[in-house]
Amino acid sequence: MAKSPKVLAIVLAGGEGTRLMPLTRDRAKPAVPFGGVYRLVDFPLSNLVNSGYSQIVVLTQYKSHSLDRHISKVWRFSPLLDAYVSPVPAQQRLGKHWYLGSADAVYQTINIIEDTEPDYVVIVGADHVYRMDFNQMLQQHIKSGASFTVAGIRQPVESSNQFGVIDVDPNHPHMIRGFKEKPQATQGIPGSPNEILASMGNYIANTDALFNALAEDEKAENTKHDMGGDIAPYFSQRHEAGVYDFGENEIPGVTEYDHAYWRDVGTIRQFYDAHMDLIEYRPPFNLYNQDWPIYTLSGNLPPAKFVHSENDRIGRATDSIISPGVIVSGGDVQHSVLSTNVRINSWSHVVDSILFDGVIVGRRARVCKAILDKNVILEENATVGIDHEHDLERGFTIKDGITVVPKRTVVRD
Ligand code: ADQ
Ligand code: ADP
Repeated sequence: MAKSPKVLAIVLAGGEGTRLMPLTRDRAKPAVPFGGVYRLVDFPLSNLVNSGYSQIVVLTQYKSHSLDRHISKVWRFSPLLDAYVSPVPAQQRLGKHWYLGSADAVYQTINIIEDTEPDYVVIVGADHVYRMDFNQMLQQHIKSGASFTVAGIRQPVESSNQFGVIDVDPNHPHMIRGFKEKPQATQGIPGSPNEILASMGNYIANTDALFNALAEDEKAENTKHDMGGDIAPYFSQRHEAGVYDFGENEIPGVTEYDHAYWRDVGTIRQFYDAHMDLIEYRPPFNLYNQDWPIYTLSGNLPPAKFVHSENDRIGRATDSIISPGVIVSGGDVQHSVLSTNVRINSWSHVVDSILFDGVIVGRRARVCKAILDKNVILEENATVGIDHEHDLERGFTIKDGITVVPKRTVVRD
């Protein structure tokens, strides 16, 4: 049997996530909690581990404290792995600047790549919720003969300014003819004019070719040192870029209704909607698929508990995801995601909301269509998301009708 190729995986986890404020006020976007017990970075890391890769570096930059702690706690010495996940902070190795763009971040870790001597480098973002088998992408990369392969997914044509747009070569359907980063307008796919093939921000490169591209980019003028803006076009101009169509793949345990799920959770609306997807009767993203598990560790927590004490004290949760350590005591939770250690007290109501770790909802308090960050406390009778003017007066953020309350806020009646 042929020796399997050596792969080093790089997770780009330096994103600032300004559109997710205030959730990214104190933490990098990949460290933002998701789905009750996870952080966003757990999704790409689980995908890499499930793909069979165990040498992984995570490039961090802004507000990386919470991210580093999470990676150390869950991944670095994890029993899940026989190798390593190392967080690598901005290096300033090659001059007195932090990473300029994502390509510069990779360039500054060239010494790590050299030490590892991989045949291929898999480079992935850390901002999306999805399941993907990078090994399938690698097989196609090898077969196509490309030096660099970009993963693509169909998206509405009017969203072209948010994505790298891939123009597939009609004569070689696995090769890219052109790549434009976030064009204001573009044409749709031939035969499907309302869709573009968008880059998912996931790449596979032959190590040598990547070194050459990064070295040239580092010297070039007129570059933002960006993987999507500069490196992908570099390869497509040389006719060396391949494309892997994510929608064509199959992942173990993924069924027809949750096939090819990939969500950018870069805005409050998208973040909220992706949570609501998890709650669906037939979730388009199924956390309970153990054939391709999403890993995390949330500590040694007791099971969730529901206390239904007297006649008028309903202690229940319906259409909801409830994490370990939660106690719902005499309060009513509907269509919500509760993270670890949340407390729901008597006569309170929580509807259509996302509560992060350690939130306390006091007696008779009400929460509607809101995201409450870690350790927010609602005192007795307090409300969030009921009166938007009142929410704004108290300095909460409202985006698309969703009220967001920052970490550790005490909300009074
Ligand atoms: P964006 O997400 O807008 O588009 P970028 O801001 O470079 O591109 O972020 C890509 C990834 O790199 C994110 O995971 C981010 O956290 C990380 N990152 C950014 N700067 C970094 C740095 N200096 N150091 C470390 N990590 C950094 C990209 C592609 C598009 C593609 C979309 C898909 O450029 O072509 O369509 O992703 O969402
Ligand atoms: P955030 O507000 O993003 O949760 P934290 O730094 O509090 O920021 O938490 C980040 C990660 O660090 C989480 O995985 C959390 O469980 C873990 N963590 C928090 N406090 C500690 C601690 N004292 N020691 C080790 N890990 C911790």
